[in-house]
Amino acid sequence: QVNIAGVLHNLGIDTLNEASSTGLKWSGSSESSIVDIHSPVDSKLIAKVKFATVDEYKNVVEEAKTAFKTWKNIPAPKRGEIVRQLGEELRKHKEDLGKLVSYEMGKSLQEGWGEVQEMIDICDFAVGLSRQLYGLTMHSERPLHRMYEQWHPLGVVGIISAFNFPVAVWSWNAALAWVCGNVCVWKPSEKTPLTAIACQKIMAKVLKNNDLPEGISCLVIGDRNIGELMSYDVNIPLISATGSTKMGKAVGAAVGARLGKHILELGGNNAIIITENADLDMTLIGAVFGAVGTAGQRCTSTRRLIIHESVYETFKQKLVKAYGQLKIGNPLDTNNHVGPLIDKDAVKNYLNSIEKCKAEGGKFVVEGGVLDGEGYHSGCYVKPCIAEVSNEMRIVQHETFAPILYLMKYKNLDDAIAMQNNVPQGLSSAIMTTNMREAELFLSVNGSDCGIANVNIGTSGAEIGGAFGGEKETGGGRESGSDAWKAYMRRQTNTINYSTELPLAQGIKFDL
Ligand code: UN1
Repeated sequence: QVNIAGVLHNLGIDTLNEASSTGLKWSGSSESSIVDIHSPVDSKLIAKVKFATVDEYKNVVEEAKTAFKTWKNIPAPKRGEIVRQLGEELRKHKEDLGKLVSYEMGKSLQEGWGEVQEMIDICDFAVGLSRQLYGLTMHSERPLHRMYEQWHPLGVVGIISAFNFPVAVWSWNAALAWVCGNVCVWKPSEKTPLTAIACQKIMAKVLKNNDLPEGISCLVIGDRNIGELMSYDVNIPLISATGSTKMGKAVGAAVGARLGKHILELGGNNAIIITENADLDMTLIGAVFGAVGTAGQRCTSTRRLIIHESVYETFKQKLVKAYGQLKIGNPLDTNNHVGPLIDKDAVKNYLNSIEKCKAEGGKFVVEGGVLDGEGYHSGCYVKPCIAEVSNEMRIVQHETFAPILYLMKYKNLDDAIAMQNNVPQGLSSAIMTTNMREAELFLSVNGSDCGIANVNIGTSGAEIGGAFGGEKETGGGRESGSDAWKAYMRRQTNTINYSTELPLAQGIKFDL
């Protein structure tokens, strides 16, 4: 068993009330509401956390704005050095932070450590990036003129993150935003504030060691009211929000109304197409991990399997057998595959979706249900289940954040691709095939319409090096690798005349 008190201590969260201390940017005042944070693992109280008031929020934003004046003037490679130090601290704290992620959020310990590894990886990426914030140069159409572009920081970047990746999503945004010269204000999910406080403490220490203001990294704990304040706040030129489509639509509308910038990374309804040429053993691992990993609470979780009729029955049997072997229980016990859902509301949502699926004619080949008895006292442990459905069913078109996997059959690949695309969301997708023509068609303009399209890999578990995000109701934003950094900066085009004349562009004559 994991000693959670020890983990909290190692992460600098010493007492139950530590999270309510005042004075730091991550905490609230006595007027703020105090909220108990319980673990979905065993429903025990982990800590009490104070939610920030409106005034506290405003103070935090002022601190961030002040810190920006210092931070933006530090050369980018030196900012990279600070992010390098954060990566080093995360390496030291990987063990404990991964455990706290697992205990506070409920994902398996392997996945908790995996999440911290993603943070370390993005820090490394950002360090390299800090020397590669390249702009283009252009040839001017005028003599003795030079044109180029440069990238400047935006200012305060607001980060709104979800419970399911309580720390990694922050780091993808923050590490990039920082090397780009921005300061960050982070509102984590109110369901997982402790991992956020742990991260804030780690970063605050790095900043302190370097005599830099803590306002470079700010944390505001609160509910959707804080998210709303941030979305409408003209002091925050960019909001990066990860979470449900419902939340994203509200944030997008508020930020859009003030013509601010946003990066939205929202719901997915991710499918794997399994062709008659798939390696079924390999497919099984990708499909089952995709469907039950993080108890189906990843935005990249596999929700639909679109299976060729010739392998449908065989693969269904393999799935049923594999589901029969899944171990559900305390996620800190590495023998278990599946931990709890985040809370009882999520359990209700899971049960409702099963009911709706049945009402619409879905046929369950692996039944769902809530587990009780020894080890399941929190009431958040559910059975991953599988239903045979048709793609048009309303429940299948909807993202249920739970381990419910839908099976459907296809005859030809064009139909399978049409089914895969025929949902409102467009995050992740995959094809399992050893046939090159099938794979290339899937990746072509006539193939998947998602932001992520994989071949012989499941839908979840993207590496940080690629841009992460998706189309349609997934929101269109990109976080993490590739050139996603450009969204965290403003582009400035500069034209410099070093001649003794002032020729106008487009050949316009204007003589005085
Ligand atoms: C999320 O669920 O919001 O690709 C992020 C993955 C992880 C990130 C998921 N690297 O599954």
